[in-house]
Formats: sequence, structure tokens, C-alpha cells
Amino acid sequence: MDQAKKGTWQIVNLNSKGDARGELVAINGSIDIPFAIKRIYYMTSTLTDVVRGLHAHKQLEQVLIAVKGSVSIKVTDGFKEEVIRLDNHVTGLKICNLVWREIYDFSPDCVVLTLASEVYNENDYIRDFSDFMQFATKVNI
Ligand code: T46
Repeated sequence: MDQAKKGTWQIVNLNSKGDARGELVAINGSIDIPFAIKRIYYMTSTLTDVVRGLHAHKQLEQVLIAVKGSVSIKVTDGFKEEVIRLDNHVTGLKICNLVWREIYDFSPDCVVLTLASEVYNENDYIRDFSDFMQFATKVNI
């Protein structure tokens, strides 16, 4: 496996341009989030007892936003761990590379929009937790 710079996670606050007609949230790559957006995908109709994710990425950075409903995300970099509940459309969670994520407790109406720094690449995934721990705890910060 290639060595990669170790990352972490952070909350990203987005601005809503509200007016009498309703709300509009615009996200400019490299301005409102700290990378250029190469891919967008969204999860919807996820069963409430399902756990998604269960992997880390070697290089990919992403911002997840619950644009509707709510969802919990457990993240760990191999040293520290946190559970974040995303429950509004103006709060994103930026997850850097080398962070294991588990996504669960989807509300029935939940739609999770994800902005990604790279196009889809299965080779970028670390899907085995012990491989992840071995790799993450060896990489220099
Ligand atoms: C992540 C979490 C938050 C594609 O063909 N293109 C894509 O861009 C993506 C994301 C997935 N796929 C295919 C691969 C699988 O056959 O869609 C199927 C489901 O993907 P996956 O099992 O990876 O889905 P999740 O929800 O476990 O994970 C996804 C992302 O893959 C991952 O990067 O961080 O959402």
C-alpha cells in the first residue's frame, strides 16, 4: 500500500441564502469546502437498520451533508474516535483520507449528499478494519 498523509475530520458550516421564496445553499469547490469537487453522489432510501461505509480511503476527501433527515457517522483515525449526528442541510462533515467511517441510524427520510475530491476508484478503499488500523497507526502525521 502507498504511504499517504494522515487526515482527520471537521465540521463545515454552509451558508443558506434564504429569502421569501425559501432557501438556497450553494457550495463552491475550493471556496466553501477545502477541495475541488470531482464527484457528487447521494444516498437515499437507506433502511434504518443498515450500516453503510465500514471503510477508509487512502487519498479521497469528502464532505457529507444530510440535506434531508438525519444520520449518525462514527469516525476514527486509529487513535481517536467521534460520533457526529448530521441533522440539518447547512452542516457538512469533512472526512479526510485514512479515516474509518460507519454511517448508521438513518432517519426514514434521510438523503445524504456527498461531495468528493476524486472520481470513483475502488483501489482507493481500505475495507478491512485491521488493515486500516495497521496502516493508519504507522503513517506519520
Ligand atoms: C463513503 C460513504 C460515505 C459507484 O459506482 N460510484 C460511486 O461513486 C460510489 C460512491 C459507489 N459506487 C458503487 C460501488 C458499489 O457497488 O455503488 C455501490 C455502493 O457503494 P458502497 O458500498 O461503497 O457505498 P457506501 O454507502 O458503503 O459508501 C459510500 C462511498 O463508497 C464511500 O466513499 O465514504 O459512501
